[in-house]
Amino acid sequence: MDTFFDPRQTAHAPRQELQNGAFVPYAEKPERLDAILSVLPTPLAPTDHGDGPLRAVHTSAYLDFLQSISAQWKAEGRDGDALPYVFPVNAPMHEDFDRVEARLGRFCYDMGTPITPQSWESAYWSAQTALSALSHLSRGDDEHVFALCRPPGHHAGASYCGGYCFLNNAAISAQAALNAGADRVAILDVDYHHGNGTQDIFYERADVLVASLHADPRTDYPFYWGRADETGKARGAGTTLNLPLPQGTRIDAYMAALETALSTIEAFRADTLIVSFGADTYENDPISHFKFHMDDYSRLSAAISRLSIPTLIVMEGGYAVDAIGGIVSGFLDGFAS
Ligand code: SP5
Ligand code: ZN
Repeated sequence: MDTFFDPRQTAHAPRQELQNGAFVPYAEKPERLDAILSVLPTPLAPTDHGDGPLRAVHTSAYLDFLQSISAQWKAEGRDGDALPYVFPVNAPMHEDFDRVEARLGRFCYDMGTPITPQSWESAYWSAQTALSALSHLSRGDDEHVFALCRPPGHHAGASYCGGYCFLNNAAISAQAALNAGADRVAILDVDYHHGNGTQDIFYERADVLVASLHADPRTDYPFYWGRADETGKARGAGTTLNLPLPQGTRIDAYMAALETALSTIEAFRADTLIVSFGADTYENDPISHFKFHMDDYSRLSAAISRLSIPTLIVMEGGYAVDAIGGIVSGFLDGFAS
């Protein structure tokens, strides 16, 4: 399977994030990519698809924010990485939230996603990696392709960042596939965390099915999204499927839930499948609580590949750097078997 990746994706390297009331080293670090690259054949370089596909998903106010906030942070005399500390929850909305703190609170939903001077460039090329992999898939030589995205994307909404995510690579690819002529796209999210950004972006859409297996939001980040009774709205009623699972979940219970997601995807008759793949279901992931073993990942992908739908695999989370190479190569190998 071919992999797409651009070295500019490694430039984004925040120093620390707020977790459990204290600053700790940033879990979503560039070394994750090095560890994955070391076990894969040489990746292909993405081509620049421009900002049109980004604008098809994200608002221009939000894209402007991502490109300018780091310079504003510096210009207003702040040191280090830009991070919000105040949020407009139940506050009146005004057009002149111009101060750096006000803008950060308006466009970020957590304090775990610092923004550096390099964040935009890395997020931009992460999205281009996904778009280039999608173009490769549409040429039809291969039924599967891997976009080694970083920063990840599934927590980013149309106008917000969070959860280490800035641009929603899976959503941008899904919309690009539709714009290139697909009638229906399915997104299957198997990261440990619920993909709240992806869900939000397509919540009222009938042409994109979003199916997600994740840790129950009653116990796990992102807490406010991902319950089973969130099933879509308006024209999108019935096109969101959430399968929350308890902490400690192992592969057998997971595979049972996966069958539900796969039969829903099959009934939806998608032209393209996008898999948001997180390696954070692994038993030794430092921030997660499922119990997957290294050799479980090829079972997962073998089941997905039985759908026989052209599939773009987009990298999301996974923070056990010493295991992530084995996890990703196991997952990719299962598609070939
Ligand atoms: C893409 C992705 O996987 N983003 C995840 C963002 C999670 N950020 C918050 C992590 C809080 C973890 N709490 C750790 C408790 C460990 N005992
Ligand atoms: Zn995750």
